[in-house]
Amino acid sequence: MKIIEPPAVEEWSGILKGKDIQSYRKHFSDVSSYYLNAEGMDAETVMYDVYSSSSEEKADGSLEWGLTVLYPVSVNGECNMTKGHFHMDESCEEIYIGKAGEGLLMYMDHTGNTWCEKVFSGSVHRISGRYAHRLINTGDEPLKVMACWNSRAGHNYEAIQKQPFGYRVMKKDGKAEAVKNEQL
Ligand code: M6P
Ligand code: ZN
Repeated sequence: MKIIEPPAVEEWSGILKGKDIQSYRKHFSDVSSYYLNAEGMDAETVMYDVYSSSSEEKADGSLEWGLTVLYPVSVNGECNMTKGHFHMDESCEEIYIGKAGEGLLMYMDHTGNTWCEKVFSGSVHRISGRYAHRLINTGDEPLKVMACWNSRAGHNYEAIQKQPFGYRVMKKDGKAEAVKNEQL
């Protein structure tokens, strides 16, 4: 029997290394339209990195996984967040596992009903394929979350643009608070 290295290893720096790992970086210019007030923000600000690995097989049961690293950036008081998405195939669930930092996992159903779960190192989340989901960093450190989903899930960003999340998370006097999205 041979014992070999795992396909990917997370390093203390927050970077995931291994073969077949893709990554992309979102700057403020990629996500500015999601925020209440983009005024004065530097377009080049690094908002989040996503590392991912997909199965070579792409069969019905294939899985993909990823690591999101969301930096502690304030956008005129609003906490840094991922774009968020519904799944193209709403029968596909997703698992999130908190690795570091502090934040919220925001959900929204198709009627606009919005709620959150707390995210922290060790928190485990089962996301129904019927709910939109977004990560929000409410802490002062990078929020790191591992994710695993079915290759068929797909990202439906258009649905989120048509029906944005019902709440925004703002930080006031060091405390995160949810405020109703008045632009709806
Ligand atoms: C997680 C997974 C990915 C997703 C990423 C960033 O790693 O859910 O599928 O792409 O977060 O989220 P978003 O695409 O909504 O910006
Ligand atoms: Zn998803």
